[in-house]
Amino acid sequence: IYKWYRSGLNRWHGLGSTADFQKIIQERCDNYPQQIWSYSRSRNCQEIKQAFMSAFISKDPCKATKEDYRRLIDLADPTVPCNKIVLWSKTKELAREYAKPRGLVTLEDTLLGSLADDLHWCGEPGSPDLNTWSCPDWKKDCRTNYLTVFWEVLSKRFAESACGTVQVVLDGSLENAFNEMSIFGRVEAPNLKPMVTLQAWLVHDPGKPPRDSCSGSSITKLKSILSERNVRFICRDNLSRDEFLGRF
Ligand code: N1C
Repeated sequence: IYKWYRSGLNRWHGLGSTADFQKIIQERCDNYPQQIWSYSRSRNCQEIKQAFMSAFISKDPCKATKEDYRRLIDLADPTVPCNKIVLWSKTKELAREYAKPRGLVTLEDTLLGSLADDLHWCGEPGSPDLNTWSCPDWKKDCRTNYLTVFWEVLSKRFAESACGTVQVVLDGSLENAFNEMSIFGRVEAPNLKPMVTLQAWLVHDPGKPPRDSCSGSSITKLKSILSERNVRFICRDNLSRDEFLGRF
């Protein structure tokens, strides 16, 4: 029985594909606001949806490659003006709250980021359907799953395209505000262009003391990754949420 169970649609350890995945993608695309950073070659949502689906449908959910997403990315490559990009790690909601009223841009504000935000998806070899039972988990099943590769490809493009000052919001309540294994740590920071300035904000949760600081070992590691690439670094720590968001 165990063998049957593990060979079926239930065999992965991550959440299954989001119900109505295709419909959600289509709706989000149709309703996506036409703003300055949303320029993309195609505004054809039908085409974008098809490129998204064909990236992973019928394929082994543990064998995702960058190439699988190439067509999709090419259809909707964003161009964000200098000084407007906000990156984050473990602080998505806070970063978005900071970015929005300031006219700054997180990856979820770009077309492809907004389509995929909070969704899960994977297929099954030989099947035209999404697997709604389970999808591979990064740790327990495989790193080269379609969700992880998607965010890696998109995040790399986003970081590479950044110019001027880029901001990153980090969780100062964690022991290691900078984590080399996170997407920010392994994909974005190492792909910033020389001459860019990275401004880091270490923000701690309400009611929690700060545990990491600009002089701690995790940030020192970030500094060394950046200095090898000639990226300038500015760091502010010991900020409460309210201070950071400009509410005192
Ligand atoms: O691994 P992380 O954070 O450091 O990734 C965050 C980093 C941001 O700066 C974004 O630009 O990478 C980008 N990014 C997303 O925009 C994004 N939206 C949703 C990376 N991952 C994203 N997700 C999902 O959250 C995705 O499933 C990924 O694995 C998590 C990463 O969250 P994290 O560990 O807090």
